[in-house]
Amino acid sequence: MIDLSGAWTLRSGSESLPATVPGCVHTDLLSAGRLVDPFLGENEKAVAWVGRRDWTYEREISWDGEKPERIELVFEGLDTVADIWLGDVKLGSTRNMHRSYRFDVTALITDEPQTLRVHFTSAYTEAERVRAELGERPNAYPEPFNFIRKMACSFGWDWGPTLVTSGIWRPVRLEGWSTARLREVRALTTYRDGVGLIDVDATLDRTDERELQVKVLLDGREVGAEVPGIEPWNPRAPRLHDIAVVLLDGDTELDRWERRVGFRSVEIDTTDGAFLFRVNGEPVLVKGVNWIPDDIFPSRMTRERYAERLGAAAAAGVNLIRVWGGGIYESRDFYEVCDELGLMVWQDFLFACACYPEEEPIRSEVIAEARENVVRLSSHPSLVAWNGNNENLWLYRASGWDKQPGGSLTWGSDYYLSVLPAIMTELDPSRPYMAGSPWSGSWELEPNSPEAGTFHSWEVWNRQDYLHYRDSTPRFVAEFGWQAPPAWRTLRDAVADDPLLPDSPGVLHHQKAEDGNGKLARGLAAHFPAPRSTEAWHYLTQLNQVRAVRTGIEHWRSHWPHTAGTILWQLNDLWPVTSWAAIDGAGRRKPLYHELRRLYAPRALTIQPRDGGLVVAVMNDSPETWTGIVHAGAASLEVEVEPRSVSILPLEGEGFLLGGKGFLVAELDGVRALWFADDYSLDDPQLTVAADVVPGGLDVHVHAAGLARDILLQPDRIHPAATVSQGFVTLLPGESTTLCVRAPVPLDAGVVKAPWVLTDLASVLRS
Ligand code: BMA
Repeated sequence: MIDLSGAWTLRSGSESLPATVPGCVHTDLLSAGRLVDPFLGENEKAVAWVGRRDWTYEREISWDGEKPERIELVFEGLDTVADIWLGDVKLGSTRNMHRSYRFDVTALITDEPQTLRVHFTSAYTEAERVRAELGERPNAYPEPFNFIRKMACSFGWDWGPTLVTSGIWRPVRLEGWSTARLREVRALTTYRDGVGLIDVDATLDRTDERELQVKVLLDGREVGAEVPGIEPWNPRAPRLHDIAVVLLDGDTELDRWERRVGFRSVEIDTTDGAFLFRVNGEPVLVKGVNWIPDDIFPSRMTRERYAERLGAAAAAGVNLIRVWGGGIYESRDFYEVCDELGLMVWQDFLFACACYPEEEPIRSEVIAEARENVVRLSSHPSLVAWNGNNENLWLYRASGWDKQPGGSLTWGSDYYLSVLPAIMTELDPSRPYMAGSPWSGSWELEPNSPEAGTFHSWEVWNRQDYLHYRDSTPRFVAEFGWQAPPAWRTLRDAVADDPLLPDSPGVLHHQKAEDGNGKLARGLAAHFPAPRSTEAWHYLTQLNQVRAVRTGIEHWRSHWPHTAGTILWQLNDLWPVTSWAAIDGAGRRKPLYHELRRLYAPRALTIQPRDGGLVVAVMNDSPETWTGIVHAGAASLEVEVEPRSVSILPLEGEGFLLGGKGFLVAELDGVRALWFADDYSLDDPQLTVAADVVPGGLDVHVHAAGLARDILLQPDRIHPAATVSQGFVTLLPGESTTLCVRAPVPLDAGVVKAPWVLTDLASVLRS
């Protein structure tokens, strides 16, 4: 094997610069100092030319020493429209970022260096050509991403910039082999009653038809189709085993495929409209987040970065990650990290928010990419479901696409309802497949019906206040969310506007949603007086994001198992932007991140309005019964909440319980819920703040003599790399808390007194 990663040359016209593979044109231009940073200000517009150009990557290759029977040039990923040449021989052409490619170069390669050239045609040229050939089709965005098999969101999204790139985005190498190799291994490992079931299918490439042997080893020992005495892989309680598939020619090992697998069964119970995951027979409350590509240039992703982001999700109590269909099939690292963390993965096939042509040249690319990725990801225990598309079955009618120009052409339904399910049945019957998200299971109900299947809750945010989350109890909420700006420092680093205003040009450029700032403003107006500064706007919009998401999750979770899960839109961002994300584009945690930890805790309490009164919902998503006495206002109520269930305790007489204080507290075992009659109060919280210098940072002790709602410490205002242990914290009169600030440099205790480092709701509204 010869790894061809590393130094290449990038050319366009007469220009030539050093390049790095894996990588892409934008990152190479950036390293060469030929491009302004597209994340800053409005530079995105200034770099748009890059995506319209053609580019060529080049390097010399040779094969020294003895030649095996076959030598192949392997590209794990090419983005996207490429002609590949070795010397003056054309090896082939590609047009799909989501596939890998292998070219036989045995007869061509020698020990004399020859130039390997990968010539990329602009993705726009290809997409516009296909569009002209097949006919324009409706699309939620004005770019032609539905006419090319390339990460859709590189063409821009309502949280992302338009940065259409080209390049060799995954590893490339020369591989030599003789007699035979493992071309593809499909390994399905499931679980039933203490027995691990192994279904391995290996296909070979060979130069010789003689008989060969394939062995399957589990933890080093040869096994058959059933392995007794297995502990299953469970969400957030993963158990992994080493599997190896070995190809032998007598005693000679020809090839070996190694992975870590886990044994588990998974199904989605859809009885009577339900959408309930069962893993190893047990119902699972889904506490999910939606995942978008973590970098607009995904070649920059590393295993460390996946581990950091996914580790943060797991630490917040998340048990499922939905890989959204406008992004990519992620790298092996992504799924391995999920396998290890016990995070379930729901993987969309890559279709989002548009009509997709079902004709050539798209059709065979879709089939090839689906087949390759279903097999590639088959061994990962984390992968629990495949989904046909994001929102296409819904929007076709709901957005009136069927009535728009091109609406009578093919639009992708054949992929979602017949091509992909047939591929799943053939290649991976071990996992559930759903045609789309949202989808109610058939055309009998509207695809986004709350009555059946998955639901995307977007009336709230786009048109309604967040209190409307409580109006319905969908069977499963696969998307919902509320925007807020990124951390202050992230915004300030990206936007040089002076003055910096919610609607100054740079800030608006980093807000991609239709009327996004209008929606933020209307969302605020429903709950607070108008903010008097950009800082106050920033604080209040972040608070509103937390309150909105809290309202949704607490309501839906209290209806478990009728509502069987929530998947927050969205965990992450791929540049500095105002968006629905919990972790911003610079990797900083928004207050929402900290709130998720509370909302997705195994044991949680919430006070909910129900049937004209208030109830306490005691939500026990742990494997043990939760017993104790709930203290709620003047009431003491004994509860015994079964594992994985919710108990609803009605409270009599709201006025009495609020006791004139304007709030109600419910508490069980140190877990508590608060209910306020009003959104805010202007009373002075009478805070005392004392910071202790400790190893690694500061411990900030906050005491409230009065009621202090939504105290927030913004660590990025102390140091760009500082973190804090909590988000918004409410203290009742007489209570204290400690906020742990950690930073890579020594901090002075005085920093907590600087403006906007530590504040609270009443102080913000009074300022
Ligand atoms: C849904 C998602 C995304 C989008 C989000 C916010 O439509 O599937 O396409 O970013 O809502 O509008």
